Amino acid sequence: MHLNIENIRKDFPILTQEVYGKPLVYLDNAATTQKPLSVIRKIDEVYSTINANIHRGVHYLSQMATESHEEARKTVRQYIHAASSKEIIFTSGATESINLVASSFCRSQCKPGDEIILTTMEHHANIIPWQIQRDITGIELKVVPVTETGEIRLEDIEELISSKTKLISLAHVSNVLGTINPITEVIRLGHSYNIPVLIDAAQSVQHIHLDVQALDCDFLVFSSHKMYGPTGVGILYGKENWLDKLPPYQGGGEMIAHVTFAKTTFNELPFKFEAGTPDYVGSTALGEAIRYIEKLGLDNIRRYEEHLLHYATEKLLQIDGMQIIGTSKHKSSVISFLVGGIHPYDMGMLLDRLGIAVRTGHHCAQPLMDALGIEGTLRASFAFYNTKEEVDILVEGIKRVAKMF
Ligand code: 7TS
Repeated sequence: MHLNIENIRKDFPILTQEVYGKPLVYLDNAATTQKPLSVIRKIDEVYSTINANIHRGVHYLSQMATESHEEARKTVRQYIHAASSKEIIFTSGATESINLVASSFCRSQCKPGDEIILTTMEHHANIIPWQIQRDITGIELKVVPVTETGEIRLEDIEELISSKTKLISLAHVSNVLGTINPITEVIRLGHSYNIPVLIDAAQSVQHIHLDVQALDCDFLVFSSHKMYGPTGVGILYGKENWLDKLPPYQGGGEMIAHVTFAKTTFNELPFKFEAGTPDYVGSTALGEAIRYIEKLGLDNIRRYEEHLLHYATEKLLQIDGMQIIGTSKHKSSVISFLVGGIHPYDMGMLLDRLGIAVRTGHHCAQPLMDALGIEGTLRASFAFYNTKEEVDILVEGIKRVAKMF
């Protein structure tokens, strides 16, 4: 099936806007995606019809809201093909999901000197939580290098594995380079040494079909807002036997079985990890976003975005002084680039005046920037609602700006 982009764009009210008198060209989808009307309306509908705190009330609205939240959990379960809804934990985002695992895992599974393997291309969200634990529990971080093309090599990971390695945590797709990492092979490698693997799917879950059972990953995290859902909601998938083993992350209402001042026993999965009132409005709207993605079909989305990626890469490379950062054979629809000696920030500001939204800077990946020997990049990241015409506007915009320097 071919996607009808013109019709799809009508589902996203924000895209019809002009900024500075120019049609908006939104190419910052790796930071956050825009929301279809069905998601926006779902938020309105929950507040207008069933709003009540969940799990605690016997009354009608509370039951409806609880059902809505738990239905969303099932929708997420089915989207990533988890074995059980108990393995789906609602968090506030990919960042909180990683903090949860880092805290609960290191506290219960690690002793001083134990090692966690990360890669150089990680987002700060997959670096700092481990550093915080390093300072608390005395673990050490081992970092896989990136090659010139922006890839990681399995042999480099294997070289870092030791009897002290407790976990490997890496991005499926780099938010800077667009590289699609060979996670199936990394998971297999980790498991051959009995090491669990966490996949940061923040940049892949909206582009690539994920099957956590086929992948056999131990943990997988992502954010709703990067997959056409609302902000403030994220997912932690964990294998049931891992989640059973790990202690709670936060304490509060809902995550308990019985509380006395002397001792507290904890609720069963998934509630053990969901302290306090969860964002049942956000979770319900995430369920709606997943239905929207599934209506289009992830395979169709992938095919179209690959087409856009190739078109944009080819066109950008025709610009004088263009340097694309991240040239892996396996890439998602993210292109980082530099043009001549022009500072990314200056170029980004001027493109903005032409109505073109791209991201500039280090993209929360400073260690990667250091490894590449650069301060930052410009980044265009595409979603299924972007068009070749928008790529052409970007290319013409860059040429126009470059002439000014
Ligand atoms: N992991 C990756 C690979 C990411 O790209 C991001 C956010 C996160 C984790 C954190 O997600 P959050 O929703 O919890 O903030 N990436 C970006 C970006 O590239 N530009 O803005 C946010």
